[in-house]
Amino acid sequence: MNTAVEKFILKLSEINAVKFGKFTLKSGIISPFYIDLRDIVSYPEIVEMAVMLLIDKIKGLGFEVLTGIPYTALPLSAVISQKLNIPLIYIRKEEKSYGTAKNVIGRIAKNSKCLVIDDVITTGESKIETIDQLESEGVGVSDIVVIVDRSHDGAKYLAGKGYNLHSVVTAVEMAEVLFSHGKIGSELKNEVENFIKNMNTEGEDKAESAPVANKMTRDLLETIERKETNLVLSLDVENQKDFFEILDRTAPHIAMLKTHVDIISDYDADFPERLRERSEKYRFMVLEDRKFADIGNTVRMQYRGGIYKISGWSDFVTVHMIAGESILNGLFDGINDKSSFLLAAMSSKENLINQAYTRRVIDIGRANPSSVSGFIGFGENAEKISKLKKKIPAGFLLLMPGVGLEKGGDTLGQTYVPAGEAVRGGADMIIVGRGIYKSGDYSKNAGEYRSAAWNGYIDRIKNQCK
Ligand code: S5P
Repeated sequence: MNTAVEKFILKLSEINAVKFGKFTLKSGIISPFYIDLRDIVSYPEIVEMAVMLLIDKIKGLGFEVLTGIPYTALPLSAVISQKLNIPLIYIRKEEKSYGTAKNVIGRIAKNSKCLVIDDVITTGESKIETIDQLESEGVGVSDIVVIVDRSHDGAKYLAGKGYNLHSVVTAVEMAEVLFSHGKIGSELKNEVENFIKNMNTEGEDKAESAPVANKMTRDLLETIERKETNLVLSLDVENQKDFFEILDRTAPHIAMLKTHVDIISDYDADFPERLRERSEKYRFMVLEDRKFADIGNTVRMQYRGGIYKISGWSDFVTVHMIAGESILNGLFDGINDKSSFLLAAMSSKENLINQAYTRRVIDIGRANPSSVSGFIGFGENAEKISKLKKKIPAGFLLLMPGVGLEKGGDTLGQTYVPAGEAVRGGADMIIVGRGIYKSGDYSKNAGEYRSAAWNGYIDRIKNQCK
């Protein structure tokens, strides 16, 4: 153990920042020790020690701005900002609901990388909340540094979400130092060690409860494997003649057809049967992109009734979670051979979805594995897609729209990312509309998207195996 760290631990013990007894943590767990660094702000000598130890840990990490999570880490981060001459930003603790709805204080250059500083990590969950807020304001985060790591495996939990954790000292190391200086007995030291060893972090619980894919997801995965394609055709044309003509040319290349049935002006009762013939012949599944968003009772009627009776012919539907989890009950209560994709992130410019919303949607999906097969998501580049993908639990698929053969967009706010990049970044399937149905040669174009996406997929699998 580094002597500076040892001295620091003893100082913390002197000011009673480490307490032993029975303490209820935020999560409700009873802990045999408690680390409370709030008061160190009144001990300039200890602040200096903490700051120097933190600076030592962050040497060599690339970041252009730093932030301290209020309150404890905020004054420390201000000192570090001064010492390193690196700008500071911070997050308002209470959400601001008036004036400019800006919750991050300070000047942030778009896409700047920010180091997050905090006093203690217990589960990692609150770090993620902070990162969500930063990311939704365009600030990138890859590293977090804390003074004390008192978690069971917070570093692993954060790494799973794409962030590196650095810590000055662990709670077990603290207990060892205090024991070796006669400040605590061996019993207490062992109690701390055992407590941390057996602690179930929130992150861990979530990983353990990763569900097995539902039957509809398995059917879709089987189709992808068998046909060797992860292409979803978004056939947004306005009449049945064009619809079935383009479908007949492109169906051999696709694993799933995405419809916007309410665009088809001559929709009639024969449509579902004509569609079924093709889906059986060419073996693709059907996703009606209805983007349900209302209360449970209304979506139930929209899904099962009306002109289109979507539940009769579509394997999957898309759902916005804005109305809350009950929308899934409204849609799927009593139905077990259908499933959904939830809108977790969108491809349109300046849409209102932020990181916190995305995470909530993913949490709802995770809690409803029997009616959710995955998420519709978008990232502007491979790095952003990969970040999103890391948030999605095993057993759920990420479908990405806003895909072209090259980078670009349309005049109405759509953004396009190249197909290969989307899949290399982590998209399990790509959704392509105009790139195929507006092209002269539908079949050739569908084939091109298919190979770009499939090659990207194979590349990703190969890299994962390395
Ligand atoms: O964020 C989204 C979500 C969806 S489902 N962005 C999208 O573009 N979509 C849908 O994907 C959109 O409604 C359209 O049907 C398709 C993309 O079409 P394209 O012609 O731009 O490829």
